Amino acid sequence: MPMETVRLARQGEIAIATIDNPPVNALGQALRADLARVIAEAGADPTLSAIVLAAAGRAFIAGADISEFGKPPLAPYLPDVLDAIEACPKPLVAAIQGAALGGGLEVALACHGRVAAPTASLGLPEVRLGLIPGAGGTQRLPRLIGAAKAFPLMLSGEPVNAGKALELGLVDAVTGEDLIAAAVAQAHMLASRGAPLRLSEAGAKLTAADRAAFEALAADALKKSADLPNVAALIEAVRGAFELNFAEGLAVERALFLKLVADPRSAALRHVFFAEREIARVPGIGADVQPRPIAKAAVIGAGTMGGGIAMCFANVGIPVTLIEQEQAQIDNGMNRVAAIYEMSVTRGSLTPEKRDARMALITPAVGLAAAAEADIVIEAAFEEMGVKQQIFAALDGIAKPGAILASNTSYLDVPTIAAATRRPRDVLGMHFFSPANVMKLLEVVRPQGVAEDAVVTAMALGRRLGKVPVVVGNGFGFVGNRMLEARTRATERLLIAGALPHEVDAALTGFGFKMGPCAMADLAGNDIGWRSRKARGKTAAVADAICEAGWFGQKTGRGYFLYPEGARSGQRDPEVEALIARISEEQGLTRRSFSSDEILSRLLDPMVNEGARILEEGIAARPGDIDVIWLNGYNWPAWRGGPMYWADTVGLGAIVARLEQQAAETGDATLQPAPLLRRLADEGKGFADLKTRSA
Ligand code: T1G
Repeated sequence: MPMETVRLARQGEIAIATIDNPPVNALGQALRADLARVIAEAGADPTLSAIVLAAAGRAFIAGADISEFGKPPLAPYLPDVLDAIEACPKPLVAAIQGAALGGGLEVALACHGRVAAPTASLGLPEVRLGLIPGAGGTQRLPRLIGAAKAFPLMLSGEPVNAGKALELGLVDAVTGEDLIAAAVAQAHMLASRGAPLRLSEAGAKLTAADRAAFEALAADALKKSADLPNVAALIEAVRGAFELNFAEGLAVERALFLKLVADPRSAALRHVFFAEREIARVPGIGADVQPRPIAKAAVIGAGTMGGGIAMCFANVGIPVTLIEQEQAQIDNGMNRVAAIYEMSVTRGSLTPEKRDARMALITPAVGLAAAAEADIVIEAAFEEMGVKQQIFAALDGIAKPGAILASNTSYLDVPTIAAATRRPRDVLGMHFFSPANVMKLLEVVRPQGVAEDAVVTAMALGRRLGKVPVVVGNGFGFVGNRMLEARTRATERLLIAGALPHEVDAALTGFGFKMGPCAMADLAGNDIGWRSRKARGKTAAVADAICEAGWFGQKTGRGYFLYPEGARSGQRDPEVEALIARISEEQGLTRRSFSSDEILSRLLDPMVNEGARILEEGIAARPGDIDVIWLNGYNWPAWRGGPMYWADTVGLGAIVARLEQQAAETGDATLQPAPLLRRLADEGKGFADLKTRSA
């Protein structure tokens, strides 16, 4: 007998229906059926005068069950359950604790009253899944608070807290006391009034002025998001609240919603939703392994990365000591941090009080001894193995027992760094992405032999810092930069074979990236890649030639592109294009043109191939982990799902064929399809068919 997902109790003439569908009361088919049954029973019970709808656990209702989307719909359908709630002859009061999101908020809107606990957060985040509210939200919410307030909530998908919800009129009351008692009192009050107020019958908020305000917001929204179909759909649905009766408005909303659910962009965003939750599960480490307490941190190196990492701690209230070798260096570092905070204050995104509080949490220091009290020490020094080994050897004698020693290295061998200490079980990599105080991605590098609780501590700390932490195995470039290098090699091949920088970049920006590889190199500084290649004895004809000319990118006014004073983006540089043509000639290549599609596949296929090798080697545990890394560290467009998800949508067989053709054409063995990629293709499978592997 399946567990009941709604328990019914009573307090006198008030029924208390408590939803209990762990972990977050998602509205799966069983819950919908139980909810419909309980509401019908209580509604027909002559001894009851009202109903309180409460929920167990940390969330009220997390929304529709996203895992059901894309599958044949199962009755009872949510809109019908909500219609039954609203049509109930007895008033229903929602008692909201925790998250009431998407369908969860729509359930509350179908109720006749709403009481919230201070922990409540209410929102309609469907747009984040490429959707729109699909169970009456676009019709009931404008009727409750007006379209001019409702539309921005649905457009942003951002939840509001209990206080804001009360201010907006989303809830009738917020109580820090007994939520159920408050809801029962509200239920009694509504019962005493007779027929419950149904939002489907309300329309007072939908005034001409509200319509005008909504239309202005809608016009602005359309300008900003022309490439996402759900914004236009949301506008059409909300407009229906003004122009149609409730039933017609619901029908329009439903049709638009169902069309969006079938859109591949929504399917990709739903993949991202689950992939970003899957990363919390570190294969081979049980959920019982507890993180070590982190109360104090230390960061070694006050350069751009070190300063940014120190800010990450200060931003969440963790005291951090920022350490350099000399006073002048630490002064520079602190000035850089202060300047960044000052910019936020100028922009209005940070109050002066918060700036001061955060600066006060960063203690500048000279010498490693200042790291003695830290629970975690993150090294962000010069990217040179000898420097890092020296620092870790010294830290070994300074850091307290049990302190986590992490390197922010972006591609060096973490076990070699750990070997400089007598505590390798406490040493791992925490690879932040620049700017560290902004970029979400954190690669937690897990070398063989590191303690499980050290890994769990780094993951928990990453989440606490507001990062998206992904465990990766040790290996050159770990996951993100290793695949980026594959794309960089592909860019070189394309430029020498006949494509030009603006064509290569346009192929990627047309795919949905904010920036193409050439513009990105110009932004980061072409000399960074140049130095790394020289350190590893590697060459790249075009990239090296551009650096030898001193064209390091934006910072020198020219790189792959020209950046005239004040120009917002790069312009084609005839000298660079002539240089590239000369290199093609020197290599005896006859240049040819490439279509945008061909450029795109020649850039992305080698990345997918490298991703397959990364999975084979266990450097990443799951294909979704690789997707999460590229979404949060390199601006892969979320509505494309990530490189491995994209590969599945293309079909691995097609990718294998293109790679084989390129390998034959160029003689580049790295383009030979990885065994895992070939096996999946031969079996007619995708990366999604892979099971978890241990990192
Ligand atoms: N459906 C299915 N599973 C869900 C889920 C959902 N809506 N929400 C969470 N889960 C799973 C999640 O995958 C994880 O599983 C576990 O629950 C804990 O989640 C009709 C169409 C509520 C703020 O977009 O924002 O309603 O990994 O780790 O950090 O108009 O979950 O443990 O196996 O995130 O405490 C709209 C999505 C849906 C909200 C809790 N709703 N959820 O955060 O836990 S569309 C959303 C969240 C919709 C209607 C439309 C968060 C949370 P596992 P978690 P958390």
